[in-house]
Amino acid sequence: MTTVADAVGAALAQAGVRTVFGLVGSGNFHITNALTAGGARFVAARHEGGAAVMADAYARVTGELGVLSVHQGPGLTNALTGITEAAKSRTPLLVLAPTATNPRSNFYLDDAALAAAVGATRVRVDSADTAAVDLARAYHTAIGERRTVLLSLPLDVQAAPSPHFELPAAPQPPPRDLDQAAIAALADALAAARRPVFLAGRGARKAGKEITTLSERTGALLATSAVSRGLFRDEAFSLDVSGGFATPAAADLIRNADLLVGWGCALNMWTLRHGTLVGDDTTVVQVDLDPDALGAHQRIDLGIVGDTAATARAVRDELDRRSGGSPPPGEWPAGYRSADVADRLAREGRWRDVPYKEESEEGRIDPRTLSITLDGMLPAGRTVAVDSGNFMGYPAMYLDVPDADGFVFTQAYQSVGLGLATAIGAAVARPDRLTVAALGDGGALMAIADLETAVRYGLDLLVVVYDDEAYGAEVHHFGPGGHPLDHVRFPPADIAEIGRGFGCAAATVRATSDLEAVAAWLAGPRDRPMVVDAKVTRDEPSWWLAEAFRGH
Ligand SMILES: Cc1ncc(C[n+]2csc(CCOP(=O)(O)OP(=O)(O)O)c2C)c(N)n1
Repeated sequence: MTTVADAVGAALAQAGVRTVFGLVGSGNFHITNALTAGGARFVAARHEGGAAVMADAYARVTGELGVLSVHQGPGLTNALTGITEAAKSRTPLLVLAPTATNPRSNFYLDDAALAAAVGATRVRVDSADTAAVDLARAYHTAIGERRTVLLSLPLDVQAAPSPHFELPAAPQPPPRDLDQAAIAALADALAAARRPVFLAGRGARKAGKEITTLSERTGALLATSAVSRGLFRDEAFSLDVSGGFATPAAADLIRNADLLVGWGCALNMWTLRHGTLVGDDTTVVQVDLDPDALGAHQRIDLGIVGDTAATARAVRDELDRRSGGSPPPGEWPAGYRSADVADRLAREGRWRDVPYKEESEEGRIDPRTLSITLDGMLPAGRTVAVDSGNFMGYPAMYLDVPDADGFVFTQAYQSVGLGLATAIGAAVARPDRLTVAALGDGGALMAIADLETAVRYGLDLLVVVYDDEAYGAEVHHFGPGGHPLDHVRFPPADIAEIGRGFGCAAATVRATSDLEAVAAWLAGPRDRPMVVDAKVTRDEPSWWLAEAFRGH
């Protein structure tokens, strides 16, 4: 006899779910087995907190639906921080959440209240009769509306008999007409602009080509928010990231723009440094699918509701129409793409070109020197995942990435401890690339259980711990005020030895010469992850931290 659990698992596999992350208990045992029997791969994490983040990172990198399978009650609550991050990031994530419906059960919790509290959508499988429709609603909401959906699966309903079923197709939304007046207004603004800059966010991840083409046609410079870093990696007039991680040259060029166009980009305090990257006279335009996103963080002069690729194409067509056909590239306005700007970007466009005072000391390496040296050693085909903390800008700014899939930044909830699982999910998604997990010692030790997961799956993973033996962000936040720092400083921990205990290759790095061990590991066969415990200098706060504190 097949049950609802069997039918739901099989239907998801048949719908194309390839990979599921989770941790199996009694409530999700059968549904997980049904998924794998249907051809999906199950990645067994050691902590649900890690599993949720792995599923999120996997979805970000592959563009597929992320799927998480947990036990009822504590399995779900353990996963909550990752679920919250995914919900805030609008990651399409389906959480298979068994529920104990008897309030006297130890495992009981109010999962509707819990989903509402973290911004997830809850869909309940009410009965065997409605299972196909309920599952389809959850599945299509997650994908179509880019939502994190908690599929509530009562234990008694899961156990009820059910025939196999296929997922009903998604309802087709009516095609959205572009707002022609708004397209014309953006074309006007671009035609008038002398120094346009495009800022692309996550909503532009699939529109890189169209936005680049329009930037060439209009002389615009290209930049991204942190989450879309890498999108314009190969473009000559790319400024890399806007916001706290921007180079001084990029920040200066953005500040001097006369037109800023945000494409699928929240234009929040991080991307615009609390608005200080927007000049007083700069015209600001925002293009987003979601009407609520328009002007939510930054005053705008024009808001366009629409798909970013379709809008960029339509604006280009409008400009071509106005010039009586598509003019040859030689006739495109130079705009902000002058020889001077090209020259400046060639000299100062990357953080590694910005001079700094070397602060390595006996027994401790300057995190900038560490990052720059690693950048030169690592293969170009790489994925970089970064945790939260004082250290985070060093890998985010100095480690180059090949494209937008190469940078995974799970920071919408600003939680420490998500970096390792982010890297694991990304490594499962892209086994063809080396994955780098850049962590603080606090974040690394918070999430360490899933280092075993990385070893068990033999992931091609380099874990770099920027080890300042402290919650450095808090030290630098409160230290200047003269507060006691006893609770945010720690005695040295031998993280390399901890890594070896998990089965990793490992090295303690106090100077660039210690990185020879990394070179040896990189040479192959890389059949087990490597942990680098980099004892970094710790006297100075990272300068972008001051920016972050303003957001508290
Ligand atoms: C889950 C969670 N707990 C606590 C915090 C507060 N917090 C922000 S940064 C930080 C320190 C992180 O330390 P570490 O990972 O060692 O990085 P560092 O700041 O030292 O570079 C803490 C505790 C948080 N953001 N998230």
